[in-house]
Amino acid sequence: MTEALIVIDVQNDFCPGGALAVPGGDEIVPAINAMLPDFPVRVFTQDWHPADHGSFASRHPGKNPFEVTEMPYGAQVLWPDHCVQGSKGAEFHPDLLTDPADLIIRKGFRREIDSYSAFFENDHETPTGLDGYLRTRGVERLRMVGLATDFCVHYSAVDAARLGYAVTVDLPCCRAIDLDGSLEAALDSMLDAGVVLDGR
Ligand code: VGL
Ligand code: ZN
Repeated sequence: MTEALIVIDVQNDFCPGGALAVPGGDEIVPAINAMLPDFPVRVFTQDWHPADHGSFASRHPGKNPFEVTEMPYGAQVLWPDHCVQGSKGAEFHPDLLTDPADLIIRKGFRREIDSYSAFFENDHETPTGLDGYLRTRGVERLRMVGLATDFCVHYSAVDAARLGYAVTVDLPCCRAIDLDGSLEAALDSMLDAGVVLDGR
């Protein structure tokens, strides 16, 4: 069964010093680099927002980062401006080995909709194309690592399990934002979806 490694959003803005720093986000880089040779298919994702993206609190007068607002597609956490297309913050962590990536998939590039998942945008129906790529390469099993456990890794893992992949999240190679218990909720939601959590 062909297994793909999915490396989620290991970008400067999600590492210490970045605009939406995930505590310890940079600590996972050496372990991810070391596991790359073990996988026949390697996909990296990159959060890739226009400068006026709708998930940015700066687009919502009177709202602060980390508050929740209603978007046409449902509840949306508002974030500090991050991963703006072409910025340093949107680049991969400088120590992450990116040459081994077969595919780099960008998400969150539509101004009016956020995309946590590597498979669907936050309306849960607009596909990113990743499912087709993996299927045509014969991939049935996924191992997920990266940032952040409770947002992009969580949504990607749940969508992948629903699409029928056998999904394992390697928790020691992930780090969380953990807003108001979001990490515990994400772990429960992944288990409910049938995701295997390694290293919990
Ligand atoms: C992410 C919040 C906003 C993530 C991306 O990669 O988990 N979180 N954009
Ligand atoms: Zn984002």
